[in-house]
Amino acid sequence: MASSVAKRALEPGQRVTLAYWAIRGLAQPIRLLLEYVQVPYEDKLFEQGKAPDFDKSCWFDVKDTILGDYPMPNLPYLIDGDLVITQSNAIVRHIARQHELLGSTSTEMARCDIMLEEGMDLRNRTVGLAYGRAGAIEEALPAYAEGLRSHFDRYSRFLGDGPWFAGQSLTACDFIMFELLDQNSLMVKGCLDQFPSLKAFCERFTALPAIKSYLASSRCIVFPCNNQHSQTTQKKIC
Ligand SMILES: N[C@@H](CCC(=O)N[C@@H](CS)C(=O)NCC(=O)O)C(=O)O
Repeated sequence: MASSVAKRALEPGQRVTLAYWAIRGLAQPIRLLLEYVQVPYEDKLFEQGKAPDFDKSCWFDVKDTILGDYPMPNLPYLIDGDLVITQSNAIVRHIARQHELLGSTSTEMARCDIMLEEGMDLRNRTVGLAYGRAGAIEEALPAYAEGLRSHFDRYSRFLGDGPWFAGQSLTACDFIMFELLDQNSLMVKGCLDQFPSLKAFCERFTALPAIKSYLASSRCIVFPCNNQHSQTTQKKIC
């Protein structure tokens, strides 16, 4: 629960910067995490242009200068004091490490790592569908939904009695898993229906007070999950 989170001391007025496209995408679990640990942050948003050009110059014009001589600029990036971090899972681990959200036993730590990587594997499939060519999403959806059932079956067996994916402790992977389950249930209606334990996990996660208040706030991006040129955004699916 948020109240028992070990908070890292920030100087008054100090905040971290999280930068990403103005979408949920890879940044949403990071936003959820920052909200949960109550670290003040700037949610710096780069907005891709609409059709037909889908202009991304707001990022690519500044990509090689905005982070000084940092050699691997990308989105998302996090600036925490003097530290610049790219790679979404590195950012997630950095925040989680500072707030003891990587598991409290070696079993929980391993389980958290497993699900962080599982989450990235499924996400790559999910965005593969979302960014497919026009028309492909309808064609590919039945096979995708079938694959999803198999993933969810494994996840529900891994979760077991939970309450969290790592075990008794809420960890970083829960933020990733929630976002993936939520995005997929917007894309494939009813995909959680056969998996009551995954549904219960989502309900447990969204009942965390800091998460509940973030999801209800105007700070929270509800749509779109993917960038402007994706099929999911073009067709207003999610
Ligand atoms: N493996 C990287 C992937 C980062 C990535 O592909 N970012 C996309 C958005 S999801 C992007 O537009 N990056 C900007 C760029 O390539 O300069 C991560 O997990 O952060």
